[in-house]
Amino acid sequence: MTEPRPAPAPPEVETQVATEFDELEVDAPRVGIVMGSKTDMAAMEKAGEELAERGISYETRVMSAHRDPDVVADYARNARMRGLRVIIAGAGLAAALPGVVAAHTDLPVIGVPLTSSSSVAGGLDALLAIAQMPPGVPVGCVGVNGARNAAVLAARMLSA
Ligand code: RP5
Repeated sequence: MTEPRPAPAPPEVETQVATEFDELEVDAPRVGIVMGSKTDMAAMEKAGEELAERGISYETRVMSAHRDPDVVADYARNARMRGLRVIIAGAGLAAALPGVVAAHTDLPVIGVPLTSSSSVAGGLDALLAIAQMPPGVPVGCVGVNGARNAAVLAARMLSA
């Protein structure tokens, strides 16, 4: 004979648990800032500065879609569960990072095309790589080296 199932929690208990869970996560970063190389840091730290001025918690990670593909996939897959709500991803050259992140999460991803020492046409290579995503896997793309604008857009997404 099978054991009787426990009665489902009444809705008000579920709501209370959800509220307590949100309060526990209050210090968790809401925005993830990722970039393909340490050499991108000078351009990308402007996003962190903008978020900090707005009191929005964030974290910064360096991970390359080409050099560390498994790290990028794990980060993107776990992002929502960890409390992140928007990801800002900056990369130069064949800038695959924003698109690969978007392939592994349903969070909004804002791509920042970056110039680097061997950029073509001042970052046009990265701009096209980030903007030209296939249908169904969107990446919002700001201008070349537009990290600050990416942070402003992330803030607007969080308050939408
Ligand atoms: C991209 O290649 C990075 O995002 C960076 O902008 C560019 C050059 O990287 P490094 O060779 O300086 O590490 O993946």
